[in-house]
Amino acid sequence: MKNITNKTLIKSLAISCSMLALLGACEQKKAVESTKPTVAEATAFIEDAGKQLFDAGVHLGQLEWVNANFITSDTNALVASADEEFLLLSVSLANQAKKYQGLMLPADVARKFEILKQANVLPAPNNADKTARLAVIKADLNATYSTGKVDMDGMQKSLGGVSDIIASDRVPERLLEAWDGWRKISKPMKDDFAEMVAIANEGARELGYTDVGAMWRSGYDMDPDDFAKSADKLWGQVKPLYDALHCHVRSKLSDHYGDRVVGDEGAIPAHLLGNMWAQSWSNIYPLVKPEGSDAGVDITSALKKNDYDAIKMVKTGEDFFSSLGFDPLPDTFWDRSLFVKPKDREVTCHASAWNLDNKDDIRIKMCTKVNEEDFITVHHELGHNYYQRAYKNQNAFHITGAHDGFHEAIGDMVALSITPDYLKTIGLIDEVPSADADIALLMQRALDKVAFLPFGLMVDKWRWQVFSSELTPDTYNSGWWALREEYQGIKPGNERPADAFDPGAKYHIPGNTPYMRYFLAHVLQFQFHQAACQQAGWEGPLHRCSVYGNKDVGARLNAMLEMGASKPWPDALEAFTGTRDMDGSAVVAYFEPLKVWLDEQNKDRSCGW
Ligand code: X8Z
Ligand code: ZN
Repeated sequence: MKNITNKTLIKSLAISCSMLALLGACEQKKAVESTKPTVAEATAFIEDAGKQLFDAGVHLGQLEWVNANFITSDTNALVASADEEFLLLSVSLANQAKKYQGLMLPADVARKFEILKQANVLPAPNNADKTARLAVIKADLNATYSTGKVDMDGMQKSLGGVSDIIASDRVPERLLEAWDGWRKISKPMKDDFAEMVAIANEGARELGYTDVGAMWRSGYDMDPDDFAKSADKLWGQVKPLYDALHCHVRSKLSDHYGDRVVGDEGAIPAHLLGNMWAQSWSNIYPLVKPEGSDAGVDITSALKKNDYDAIKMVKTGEDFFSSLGFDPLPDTFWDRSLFVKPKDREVTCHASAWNLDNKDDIRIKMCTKVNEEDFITVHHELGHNYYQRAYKNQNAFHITGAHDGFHEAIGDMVALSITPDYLKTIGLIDEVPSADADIALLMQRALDKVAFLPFGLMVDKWRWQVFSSELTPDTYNSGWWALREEYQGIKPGNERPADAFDPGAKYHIPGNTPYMRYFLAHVLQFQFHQAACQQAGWEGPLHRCSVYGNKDVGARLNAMLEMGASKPWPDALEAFTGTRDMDGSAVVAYFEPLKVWLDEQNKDRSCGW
């Protein structure tokens, strides 16, 4: 090995010291020598740091759970103070870790030191007042988002209420009112957000990163600049598909709403796409569906017709994982999860999955509605829970996904197996549509998965620009819309007020959840699905493949999940798919028949924006 161990270094110092002793200059040198840490000390330090963070993380998680399930000024204060403690601990550990810098450590130990630096999504600087302030701002932003209300129709509507309007109303003025109304809740966030960015950047610099964005890009076992390039490369692979979908959807919306509301050229107004953030367009399927081909499956109607409620939706998700060979969910999951929006208190409705003790205390928290979107989200959240339980025996630093995109992709991969055949098997539909309905099925999927891709990419492109100061509070909003237009080809529904802070109207901005993970997951889930179908010996089109009931696929999936973050992510990817690279070609292969159809539809249209 070319490792220069500590031992060797000390020995060489000892020789020179004995020579220096003759000159009477040895005592100082000896002091330096004795403080020089060893590899064994570094290893003991990092293991102990892992244990401390594990325990502190469990405590913080409990308070976060209580706060998210019962938002009051008191629980906000409690969560802020636990967060402050956690920040102080992790900053202190990161500072202590600095004395081991420069040691030639074994790769797995060095990797744990890198993971230690990433203990917080937003790191605090070594300053007690700023740490406390950071924790308070985080709690406040979260609460502002989660308790936001819109005055509409003579009442105070929560996000769920205005989202229902965006999903199903077809009167442009009402869509705009709901869309604009929700963006009023984020205006007051801007100053706090800017202050939070400044504090966290200071923390990131103390850890040796240029800014928080660079820190986030460093979480992928590769050079941070190369990571940014590889995300762009993935986007390049799938962009032609997105462009074709955009062109068709714009044309159909123009037919429906008329030129006055949406033209045949340029960006699409964001309030017309069926989703509050225009990130998934499934809700406008009836407006853009392929004419002349058989209909797909209306999962929302099927759920309602069969009297599904939130619990039955989650049980159905659990059954899918059981069919792959995973153990059932523990009783505590059913006792402690939140499945429906409570009437009597404020909660964070944005769906999430938790592991409260890093062992078996897994739970979800969702304000579940009985519809297709939430049926898919149930599988998404359960994917997190099964992953968490699979890696629970790993070292404290490895109790997480291979990278964050893996974590977001597992449940989605399973949900790609929700095919008509599967729905018939579980009795949700009576008839499987014929092959003539394939374009319709693919269109339904594309409106969700393909429409999402540029949104998944641009959210953190924006945050990277914020953290690097390329954008300043004055340009936060215009910079957001520049990226929305560039990547998604959408534009705001009205002229944005000077004090608008539209990014804050998306949960992950006030919630400080990095977003590139979802872009990666939207690529990875198709790679996983393709690999799983290959393992199952499937030879038909990918969108008709379901691995429901396949225990071999389940065992191979579990092997990847159990690894957690113990190895660099390409090792985990290889364990399940046989390849070491993220690759958009599975997305392209999955939607290939739709792409051919879209190109035909678009041939006399002028596409692009
Ligand atoms: O936030 C989520 C999950 C929880 S990790 C519900 N998603 C992103 C979003 O809602 O914006 C899943 C898809 C993208
Ligand atoms: Zn998720």
